[in-house]
Amino acid sequence: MVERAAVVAAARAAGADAVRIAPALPLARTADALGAAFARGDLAAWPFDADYARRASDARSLLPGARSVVCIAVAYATPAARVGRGRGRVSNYAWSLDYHRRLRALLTTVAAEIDRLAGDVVTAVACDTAPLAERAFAERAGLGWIGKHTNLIAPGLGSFVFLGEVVTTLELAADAPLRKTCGSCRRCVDVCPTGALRGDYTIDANRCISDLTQRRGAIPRELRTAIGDWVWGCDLCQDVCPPTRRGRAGGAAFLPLDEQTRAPDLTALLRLRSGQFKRRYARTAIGWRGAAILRRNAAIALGNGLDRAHVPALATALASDPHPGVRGHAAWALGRIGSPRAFAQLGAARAGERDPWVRAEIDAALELRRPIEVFQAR
Ligand code: B12
Ligand code: SF4
Ligand code: SF4
Repeated sequence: MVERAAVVAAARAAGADAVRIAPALPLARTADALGAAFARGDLAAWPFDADYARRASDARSLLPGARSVVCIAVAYATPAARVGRGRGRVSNYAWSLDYHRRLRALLTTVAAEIDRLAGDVVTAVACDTAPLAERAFAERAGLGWIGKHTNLIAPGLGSFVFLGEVVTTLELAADAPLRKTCGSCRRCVDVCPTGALRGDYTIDANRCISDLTQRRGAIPRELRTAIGDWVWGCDLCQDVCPPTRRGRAGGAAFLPLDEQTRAPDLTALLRLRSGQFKRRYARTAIGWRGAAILRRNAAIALGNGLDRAHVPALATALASDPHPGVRGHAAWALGRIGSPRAFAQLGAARAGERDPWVRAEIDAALELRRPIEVFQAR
């Protein structure tokens, strides 16, 4: 028989900052909550449906015969120095080596030890990409509570923690859920610049900057200003969260790879090509996307910087970036900066632009000139 204490000790030895165990029973409340979120369209950019809601709330869909879920948290926050002018902001979780690799190595070590103790293969591991409602199982295991920013907050660690699970067919003594909520606090809800958090522990992920900066395609115009200088992810709701501010920092392994990864120079990012992208980002959690998405995000952040010195870089992107998505957002950024030179560049680019969506973006940006001209004529 494998003792629970041996499993917990193995997880601790492998580097887990907190370990709790949930029974692998289907989570009926989670199936309902996920189903309701998908039906509302809260995660419209994701391929989640009613079938995913059912599977993600039942660990047996990952491992037939599963009886226990060993839930693990690893703290990752490292100090965020201020971001200077002309630089973009990258979320804390993405500026070090890819956490998927680290967590997978940790979980595989724990799973191998459980298999060794059991004398058989009795485990499967999950981190981020598996169809498993990780926060809900962590909540059921008493690893923490789900906050109004929708992240799991682990007592003493806060919410800047990665989650991972070892699902096993072994029956291990389970922990009880915590009886904690956020009470009357609403700091995360009030700070969110896009209004993504509703305050009832749900999120409209379509409005979340983390989702917007990772998604392909056009970012809705009405949300671009609120993105500010974020070029990958967003930490605002967790930065203000009291238990997270008091939480433990992550180890040295989570320090930024270098300054350009932590707070990229935006004009350099606007020129990023595929080869450079692979060299810099393949080892990070940004590596699953491509260079064009970062160039698009750099264009938005430069527009929000409102610095006329960046008009030439944006004009070059508008005239010559091979990706229409980047050209269109560069047009928006020029309109947002709104200097006479920016409008002149927009006018010049319009004649040569063949893509109808980019032309529409140029036209919308040129529209912004009208109130200024009217004002100047007075
Ligand atoms: C899709 C996804 C996203 C989407 C949607 C986020 C979201 N809130 O759902 C986007 C791209 C926006 C995103 C952003 C981020 N993500 Co993300 N994401 C995921 C992923 C792959 C699936 C989550 C999902 O199914 N969402 C759908 C919602 C409806 O379900 P849910 O969050 O699992 O559960 C909710 C409800 O079901 C309900 N619920 C269910 N059961 C119960 C039970 C009780 C008692 C209660 C009260 C509620 C409740 O409350 C939950 C929270 O709202 C998970 C990995 C995984 N497989 O779980 C990582 C994951 C949730 N992300 C993670 C991280 C780190 C982030 C970011 C912090 C990264 C960043 N800095 O940019 C942000 C946080 C933004 C935010 N405020 O949520 C971590 C969260 C760690 C933590 N401490 O909670 C995860 C677990 C990955 C990991 N293995 O570490 N993410
Ligand atoms: S990550 Fe940013 S945009 Fe998303 S909910 Fe939190 S504060 Fe709002
Ligand atoms: S900021 Fe306040 S309301 Fe939001 S998750 Fe943290 S404790 Fe809860």
